[in-house]
Amino acid sequence: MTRIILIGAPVDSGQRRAGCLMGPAAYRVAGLAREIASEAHEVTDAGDLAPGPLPGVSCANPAVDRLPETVAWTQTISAAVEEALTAGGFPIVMGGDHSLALGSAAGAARHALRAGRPLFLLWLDAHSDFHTPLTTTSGNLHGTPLAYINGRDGFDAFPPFPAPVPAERICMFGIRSVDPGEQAAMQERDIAINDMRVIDERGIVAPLREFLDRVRAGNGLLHVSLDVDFLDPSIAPAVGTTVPGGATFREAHLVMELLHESGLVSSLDLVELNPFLDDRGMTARLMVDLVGSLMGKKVFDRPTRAK
Ligand code: 4U7
Ligand code: MN
Ligand code: MN
Ligand code: MN
Repeated sequence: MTRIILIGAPVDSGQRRAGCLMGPAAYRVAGLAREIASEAHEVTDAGDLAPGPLPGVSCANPAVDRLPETVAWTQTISAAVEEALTAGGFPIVMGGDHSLALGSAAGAARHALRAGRPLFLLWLDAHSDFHTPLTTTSGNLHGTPLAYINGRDGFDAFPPFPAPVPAERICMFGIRSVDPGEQAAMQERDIAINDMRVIDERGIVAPLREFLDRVRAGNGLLHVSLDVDFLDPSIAPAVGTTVPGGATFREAHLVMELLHESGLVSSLDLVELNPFLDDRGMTARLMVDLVGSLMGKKVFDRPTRAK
């Protein structure tokens, strides 16, 4: 049994389409805590966080939107995630747009540093989110967290990332939209990029097992960041940045089932859900279902197999 701590992070400053701030409420309505409890885990809902006072920060790139808000959120979320992990819990951050991962991953990294263990990152997303505040053309900071986590330059306004995660410990799945500014930086690094082409050719199991084997061999902690747009928009319409050709229902569940079996995941983000764009709650429900699989829900519990 795991002690799950739900952390509401109604972050809406990382992109320009309002609505992600309703995410935590939608997860509660869709029964996230109930779903987790039904897999015999202990669940605590820590309520919603609020950002601290806005710092006086600025950026050379005039396109960047709501930098002070995003820095304030980063500090608050980082502290909450670190605290949950230090208390022996498994934090699930209910977003909120993906800029919240600037904070959640920083909190996980600080905890890993204290524990003397390497942090690994699994990025489930249509996008690579590898922009820096200096390279983003949209100015939307939800497109930057993985660059911060990897220690790229350009994040002077943010607290320095504790123990940046090297490329070899980062794995992306579902990628199908990469901007030129991201492409160049990614090509210079040895990140496992399982874009949709790789998934079409190899399936999702083999590349995921390879990564999980590396996490296990390194005695690592594993932070998983699940962006709604990882999923195909036909099954998950409640997202501002839809890209066709995403993960299917079964591919997504299979990822979660393998993650459960691995026993390696230590923290999770649920990001980019925009309930205002949803179709009768189908996306919120699917996200809750996927967390159920991560928590151990199975169609058939084979008696011979170890739990
Ligand atoms: B998400 C984008 F231009 N790359 O920078 C950008 F395509 O958290 C999208 O993955 C970023 O949803 C998407 O604005 C961020 C765009
Ligand atoms: Mn994202
Ligand atoms: Mn995305
Ligand atoms: Mn969804």
